[in-house]
Amino acid sequence: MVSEALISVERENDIAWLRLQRADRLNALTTEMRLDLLGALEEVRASPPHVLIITGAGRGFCTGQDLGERVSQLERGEVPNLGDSLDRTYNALIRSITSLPCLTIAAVNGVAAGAGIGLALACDIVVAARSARFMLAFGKIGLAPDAGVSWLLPRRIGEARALALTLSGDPITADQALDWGLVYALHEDEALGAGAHTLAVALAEGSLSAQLAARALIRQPGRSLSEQLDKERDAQDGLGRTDFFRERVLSFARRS
Ligand code: T3D
Repeated sequence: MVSEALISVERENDIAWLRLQRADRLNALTTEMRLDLLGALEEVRASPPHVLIITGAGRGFCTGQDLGERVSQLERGEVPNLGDSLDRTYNALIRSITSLPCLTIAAVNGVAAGAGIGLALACDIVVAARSARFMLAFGKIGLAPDAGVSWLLPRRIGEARALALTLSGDPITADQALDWGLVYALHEDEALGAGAHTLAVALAEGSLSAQLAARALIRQPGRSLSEQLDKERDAQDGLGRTDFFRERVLSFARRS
């Protein structure tokens, strides 16, 4: 059973909210929390909503790895095995979020740093509070980007900006993130929940199979145009046979 203390999942019809609940540490991820998050995502997968909104409690979205865990290890004279940490938890988290059979929205309520940015970027759509900020904190502690950030970030904001942000560690504001395409929409802090909910409701009115097909087409890198045309054909061939398509096209014809 997932620990209520660190992760909460609330459902409301076709929409579910998954909230990181470690506000006093800006939702920095301990091992226990990452395992609970994996468990919560598996529960969502077993009974998927149409849209999952991932957000954080308090003034932080997620500041990535809990550095206190690493401090304790180093003070005990241990060498942290980061490869194992990524394999068992971070990579599993990013794979889990990106393969959920539902749409995902990250509602970034405050600072997102390190692997916290990976969690946000793993979602299909990122919306943010106006006071949110994004920090590629990896370099400051002598690490390279992980949690999918080295793949996901350049695809959203381009290679030049992604590299400059990674190397400098400079934080970017929510306004800049919007301007660069890292974020889809900004809301005043107190309106973020309502804004994310309104978007989720609109998405939940669409055809989930069409939306998941669109996601699979757009997220797949490395195909030639010709291969992509074949993939689009295959997706459309199936979607053109759905009741949703049939009903929507017929209702278009019946418009007064
Ligand atoms: O290890 C592995 O498995 C490999 C994976 C690595 C992936 C990563 O995520 S690496 C990146 C790790 N994250 C960071 O380096 C960010 C560290 N945090 C910060 O630099 C700052 O907290 C922020 C710039 C993000 C926010 O600053 P500010 O001034 O708004 O807040 P604050 O006062 O620093 O934070 C509030 C509290 O949260 C504070 O505790 P306190 O003093 O009130 O007792 C702070 O220590 C704690 N906190 C925030 N982030 C973390 C954290 N504690 C542990 N780990 C954190 N990541």
